[in-house]
Order: sequence, then structure tokens, then C-alpha cells
Amino acid sequence: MSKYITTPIYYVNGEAHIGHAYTTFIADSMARYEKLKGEDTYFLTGTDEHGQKIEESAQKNSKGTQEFADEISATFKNLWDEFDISYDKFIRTTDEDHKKGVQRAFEVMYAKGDIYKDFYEGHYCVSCETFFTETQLVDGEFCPDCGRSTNIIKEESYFFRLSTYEDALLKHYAQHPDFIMPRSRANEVINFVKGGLRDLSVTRTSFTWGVKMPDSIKDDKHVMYVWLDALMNYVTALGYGTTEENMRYWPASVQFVGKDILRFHAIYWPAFLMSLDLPLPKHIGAHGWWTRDGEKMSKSKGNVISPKQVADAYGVENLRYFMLREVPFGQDGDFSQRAFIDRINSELSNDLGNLLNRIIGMSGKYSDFEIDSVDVLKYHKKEIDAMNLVIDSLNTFMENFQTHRYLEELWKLFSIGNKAIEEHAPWVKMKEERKDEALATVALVANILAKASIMLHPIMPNTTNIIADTLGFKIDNASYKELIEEKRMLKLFNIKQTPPLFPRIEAPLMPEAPLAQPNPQKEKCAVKDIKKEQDNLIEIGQFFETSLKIGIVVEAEIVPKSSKLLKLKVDLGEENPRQVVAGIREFYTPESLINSHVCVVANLKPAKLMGMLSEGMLLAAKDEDGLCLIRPEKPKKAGTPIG
Ligand code: ME8
Repeated sequence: MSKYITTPIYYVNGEAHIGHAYTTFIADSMARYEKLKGEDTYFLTGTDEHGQKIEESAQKNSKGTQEFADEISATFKNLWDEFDISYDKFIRTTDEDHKKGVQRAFEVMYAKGDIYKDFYEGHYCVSCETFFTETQLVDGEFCPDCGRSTNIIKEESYFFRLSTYEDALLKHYAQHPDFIMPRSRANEVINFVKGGLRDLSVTRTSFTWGVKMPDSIKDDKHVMYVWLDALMNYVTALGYGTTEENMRYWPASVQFVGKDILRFHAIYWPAFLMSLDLPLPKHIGAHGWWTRDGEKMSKSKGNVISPKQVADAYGVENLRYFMLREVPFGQDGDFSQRAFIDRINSELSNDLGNLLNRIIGMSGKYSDFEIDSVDVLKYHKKEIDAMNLVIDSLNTFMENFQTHRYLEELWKLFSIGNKAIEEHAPWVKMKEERKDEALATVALVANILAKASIMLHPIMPNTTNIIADTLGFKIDNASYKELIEEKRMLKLFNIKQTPPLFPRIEAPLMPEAPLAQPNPQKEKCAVKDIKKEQDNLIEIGQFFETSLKIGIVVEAEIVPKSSKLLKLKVDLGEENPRQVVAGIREFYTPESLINSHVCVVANLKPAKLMGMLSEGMLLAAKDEDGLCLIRPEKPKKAGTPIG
């Protein structure tokens, strides 16, 4: 069966940041994994170039819109090329074939009666290219997704009958519990659909930078809604509506998206596909956000980290490793150079790099850089069984996009190798003239390294090619079959001397984020507070009377008529999640909190806020710049005590 893997297509209103790189790395790793296994795989990425937002960005930069889109699209493509991203096609929504495919889709939906013409009056957020109802707005004005001001727009529009797909969508989610992954994200989508779907306005007359209407409909005032245009890229890239040449790859095996655009991919997109009588993708994989100091990184906030800058300083494959190892799929991750350096030094340099260096050293000393696997089974059955067990467990993690668990398990191979060297001390065996045994241990470890590098290949393709070259073999589908599927040993290794692959890093290689300017007013307050605190000291026992625990937010919703409160369900590792009503609505959207790890006061007497029971309190810090939740540096299990 063929595989089709996609990233979102990125807006060309600014250059890529590490959030974009993360999605692209996950998708690239998955595509490489499938290709390594010999699956017929197609991997798509590209750029989303229409809409008012792009038109406005071009104007701000005093450029023609197409010229601006060309320039920014090229920066994405060049970056992915520089990063060796193995895409099979880079689509642009300004490609002629794409536009024809979208027009064809519009015609099919229209002919079916799924598209009709009417008037739309609503609150429109230009930044999100989305209409909202009055009740969805924050404080009657602001976009619930990005917080920016919305405008009231009344215009003639074509509508897609989204409402008629409500039941079919709910049925699909129920019958395919893995459609949305991780599964914990499905509830927010299901609740949204259950809340009632309104027909979707799919054309605009307020701007012109979009796909024109099909000739058969003859309505030049309108251009297509950018999300209809953009979502269709996943099939127009395969030739939908034009050549059809690669449509055999449809349906996609997985479509990776950030959690911010899950709703578009898990509601609108499947409804469009149903209307077109096309099958639905197997999985929509929604990952979390990379944050900086707890805030989502985004072009508009100006807090982005450039992937090019990080890759230039640390190496792109180290960055891939770090991002895919650091964060459980679906959860948010904070980008910290300290955490990055720790992983390079301890996991890449110590565990993997040192093992490779030891094999180069020992093989040179004991057997002139040639290693024969002839005696491995005789002396190392135990280690080989352990190694096979680890390798057998890996596929499931990758199938669930759990790259952090995949890598964690994979690293057990290096422990098996290091332990074998310590236990069997080949240098002692050499002195005792038990050369066969000594070489069997060296060969065992060489085989471990060979197999581990095959399995690490999708995550670190070039680095593992160097490891394979050092060991004297090639990573490809043939070696995957032989060494992984058939569990064979590599008969002979011809070791090449290679300089260390992961030099230790002692200090950050990039400047840290600029620190906030000291605020004299704030400092005065701090001195006053210290004095007050000294008069009010408590015993440690008093502190421990407060039960603080890690909680994971599993549901979050706004409280109607309250501009301050959000109603949350927080998992504290107990039988049921607790309801916590928190005054944080001005600072967080409900969606941004799902799956967040927070610190909860767990033994507070329950209280009622606006008639709702609140069974806990979230820790937060507030100053004149706003409020932020206190969160653990790394994700911890729900219910983990703090203190
Ligand atoms: O939404 N952390 O494009 P976009 C992790 N054109 N990932 C992030 C991120 C962050 N801080 N910021 C962005 C669009 N991303 C539309 C998509 S698809 C038919 C149309 C990633 O340029 C994440 O995958 O805003 C998110 O979904 C994608 O970039 C959005 O990029």
C-alpha cells in the first residue's frame, strides 16, 4: 500500500521559524521511515500564497503580491533544500495546476448542490482569514484564536453546506478513533461539531488575490476563500482536477498540522472530501506549539527563533534530533539552548559518539580495522536477544508519531552496547589471549551501531550515513531488510577512522533571547516585598500543608458572559479530571491550554464562581505585562507532587 505524508502549506507572510521546521522535520522523518521500509511514499510540502493577509504583507513591503509571494516561497524552498528535506513535491497555491484543481473541486461541489449563493454578515479576522459569530468573539470584538480586532463584513458569498455534514463527521470520528491523533485532541473537535456547524462562506468579494471562480460559474466578483483553496492543495498536488497522475497516493496516510489548524483539517477538510466523494485521510496528526518563555512563537509576536540560525550554530541534524526527542507528540515544548546542549552532550556525544569512537579504537588496535561477526552469537546471545526486543518495539512508536519514545527506546541499544563492553572488557580478553571473545564483543557493538544507525536514519539521515560509512556498509532498503527485518548480523565490517561526530558543547553557541529591560518601578516594589516577607516568615511544615500537584488541562472552554473566566477540566491523576474555574481568559484562549501541564493547588476548599464549582487553583504570575501560568520545565505525569 502506498503512503502519502503532508505538512501544512506555510503562509508566505514571513520567513520560516522553528515551529515550521518542527512540522517539516516530523513529516520528513516519517516519509524517510516509510521509504526506508520500502513503501511507495509521496511526501508533500509547499506554500499557501493567497488571501488578504498576503496581499497586505506585500503592500507593507512595497512589493507586488506575486513578486512578494515568489520571494518568500523561495525562502521556504531554499531552507528545506538546505536542510535536506526529502519532499517529492513543493506545491505553491499560485501554481496553475493547483488553481485549476481548486476550480474543478468548486464545480463538483456546486453541481452536487453543496455550494449555494447568499449574503454573509459577520466578524472577520484578517489574520486568521476566518469569520466568527458574535458569541465566539472575546469581549464582543476580539478574535478568539489570535486575540486581534475583528471587522464587521457584509458581503455576497457562496456557501458550502457544512451543516449537512455534521452527522457524517461525527460518525466518522466515532468509527475511526485514530482519525485525530493524539486521541486526546479529538474531544475538542467532536464538541465543536456537536455544538452545531454553520454553513461555511467559501468565496470573498472584498479582495482579489485568490483563485478565480470556475468559468462555468461566471461570477468574476468572487475569489475563493483561502482555506478552501489551501486545503485542496493536498489533492491538487497529486493531479486532482488536471492530470490525476498521482491520485493513487490518496488518501493520505498522515497529514501533520499544528494544533492551531486542527479544526480546519478535522472538520472542513473531511467535509470537502465527502462532498467530492473522495476518501478521508487515515490520520490527522496534530502537534503542539514550540513556545518561547511559555508563549507561542509566531511571526506576529516577533518572538521567533530562526531555524537557519540554530542549524548554523548547532547543525541541522542535531536540531532535528533535539526537537523530535524533546517533546511528546501533541504537547507544547519550550525551546531552550540549555536543554538542547544537554541532549547533544549526553545522548549524542556520550552515548552514541563515544560508542562509535570505542569501536574505531578497538577494531584498529585488535584487528586492523576489520571486524568479523562470526562469533557474536556464540558469546552474546543475551545481548542479541535484548537488542532484538528493543528493535521490535520501535515500529509502534513511529506509527503513533511518538518520536520521543522511539528515540528513548532506540537509545537503549547504546546502553546494551556500552554495558557489554564494560562487562566483557575486550582489552582484558586480549591480554589473556582470548582474542575470539574480545573480537566477538567488538563485533556485537559494531552490529548494534549498524542497526541503531539504520533505525536512527529517518531522524538523522546524513549523520547516520557517516556512521554507516565508518562501519563499512550502506543504509538503504536492502540493509534495512537484512539487518532489521531478518535480524541478521552484518558479516564483515571495514572500519574507517572518522573524526568525532558530536563534539561536546560547553557554552551556548547563540546569543540568548534579549532580557527584558530592567524596570526601576518593578525593582522598588521587589525591595518592599522582601521586607514585608521577612516579617512574615513561615515554617517549612506550613508550606507543605499546601498540596501542589502537576495537572494536565484536558478540556477548556470560555464561560459565557464572563470576560475573565475560563472553565477547565484538569487531570490530576485521579479517577476523574477536576473542574477548575480560572481567571485567565484575558491571557489564554481555551485551545491554547489543551494538554498544557500546569501547577495546581490541589487541597483548596472547593468554591463557587459564577455558580460553577471550582475544585482547585492554578499557579500563575502576574505583573504589569500580564499574567502567565507557572508550568513545569518538562512535561510530568498528571498528579506528580510539587515541592
Ligand atoms: O496556518 N510551534 O500557515 P502558517 C509549532 N497556511 N508549530 C508551529 C508554530 C509553533 N510555534 N507556528 C507555526 C497556516 N507552526 C496555513 C496552513 S494548510 C492547508 C494551510 C507550524 O504559516 C504548524 O504546523 O501559519 C502550523 O500548523 C503551521 O506551522 C502553520 O503555518
